[in-house]
Amino acid sequence: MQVLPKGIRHIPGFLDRSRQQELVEAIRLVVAEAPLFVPEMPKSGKPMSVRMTNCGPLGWVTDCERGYRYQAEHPLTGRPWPAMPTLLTDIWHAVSASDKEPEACLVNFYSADARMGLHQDRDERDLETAVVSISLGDTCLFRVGGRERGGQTISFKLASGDIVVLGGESRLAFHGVDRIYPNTSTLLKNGGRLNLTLRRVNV
Ligand code: MD3
Ligand code: FE
Repeated sequence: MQVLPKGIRHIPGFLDRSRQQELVEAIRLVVAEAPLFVPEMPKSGKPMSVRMTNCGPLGWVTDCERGYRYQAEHPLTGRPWPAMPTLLTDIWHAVSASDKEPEACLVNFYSADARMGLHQDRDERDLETAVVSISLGDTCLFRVGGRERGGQTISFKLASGDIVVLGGESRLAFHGVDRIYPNTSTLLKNGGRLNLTLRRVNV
């Protein structure tokens, strides 16, 4: 059995099927109010393959001109992000070991050909509180390394209902999604994968 880097806790099957379905319904309402947008790389404006939206007081966005940032409004509608569903704050309190409330839930949607390159999450002012990741729908191959680019990495699959808690030494680890395995879940009617990341942004 493979040993995960320190500070990473993978909880396979944390959410049963009915909880997963409830979450998908909650996210459908979020997306109806705050449509998925195409994130752009800073400067180049190159579109990412993932589509995104957010819920909670703050949302992570990126575009060509202004780059990576957290803001309180949807970049296209200009409206505040929808409230964070109670189900998500409940999960946060169950696994994060934080007594603060989560401020942002980034919703990433992956179609079968979407990827996310290796990167660090460092746009938050709070780099100590853990990040909580919830996977729904098709399985992906997730990769995580150390805090230095170019170091050793390990890969493991994330399936629907899995939770990963990224805390301690892993909070600044490089990580990414190498591939989606199509038709590995029947949770989402049109396939693909949803990842929800819950975060504290401000200290
Ligand atoms: C390791 N999302 O939104 S979640 C992201 O599956 C992101 O959509 C991926 O990377 C996804 O930034 C991976 C797992 C994850 C999230 C945050 C981390 C792993 C992490 C922060 C530090 C180290
Ligand atoms: Fe990330």
